[in-house]
Amino acid sequence: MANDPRVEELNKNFGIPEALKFEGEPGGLIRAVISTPEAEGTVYLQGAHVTEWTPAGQKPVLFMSSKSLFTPGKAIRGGVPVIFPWFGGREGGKPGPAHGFARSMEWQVESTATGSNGVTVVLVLEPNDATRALGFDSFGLRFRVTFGAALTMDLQTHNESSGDFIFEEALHTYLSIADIHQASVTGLEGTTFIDKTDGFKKKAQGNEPVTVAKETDQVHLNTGAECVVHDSVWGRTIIVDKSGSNSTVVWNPWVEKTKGMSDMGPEEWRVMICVETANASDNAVRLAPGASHTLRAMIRVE
Ligand code: TA6
Repeated sequence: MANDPRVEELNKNFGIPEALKFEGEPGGLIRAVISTPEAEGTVYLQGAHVTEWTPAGQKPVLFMSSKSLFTPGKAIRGGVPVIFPWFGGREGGKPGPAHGFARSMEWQVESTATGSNGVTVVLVLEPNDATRALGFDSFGLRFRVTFGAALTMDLQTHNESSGDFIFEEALHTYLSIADIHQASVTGLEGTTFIDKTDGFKKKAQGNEPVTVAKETDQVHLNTGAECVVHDSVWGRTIIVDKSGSNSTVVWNPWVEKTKGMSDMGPEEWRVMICVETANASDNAVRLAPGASHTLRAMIRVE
């Protein structure tokens, strides 16, 4: 909404003329919109959720569902959900939303800047009543995203407790492709993965690329490798490089699972694939008191 006082304050304090402006939406969400000669981008304060990154001369790189909600407290379907402090369902059946609380909470803007790599937005999330009710009161999260010829995202976790902090995390990146039937992912050859579509069995990825011809939900473990999505229809490759990450998740819901998702168009499984930069399952992070850890994804198109 044009006259939301929060938006006016944000633009006064963090807006960048000719590069970054904050906008309010009728549903109450606030987004930062980046527009420069190098790239277009959008990140919501809710969830520190990047929903668009389009480098100059390219088609949009991130998939966004046409049916996504943009409602306070509801996860946005597409872009890059920030997953923390657990991946998937919470362990032991403890209460809490799928994929943790970070993606459905409102983060605060810490800073904005322009630099040689593009426009950077830094958002932070501190403990609040809702996180404390879930048992999380001694963490600090900082998300730093730079929109330029490349998209760089850092999720920094700080352990403010007096004991070890064990958590899972992911930058759950939805990528836009022409046709899932004519796409593949290289970089995961020879890894072991958890097949969430087959009883969470551990399986070996052979020396062939990952391709998708059914519901696919694979947590590849103990891999720091760069992954490349090969889109033979659009003739482009999307490189997902990373650091601070030992897991890579590949997901496509395929036909039936998509039918059960009210925030996905029935045919949208055809034009997306998730390649997620994570630390999940066996690769959960154990952070000593006072320590910090940074998960980084660097995405570019060739
Ligand atoms: O990363 C893949 C996955 O864990 C799938 O199992 C599926 O649940 C997907 O995430 C989306 O989860 P969401 O809670 O956003 O519907």
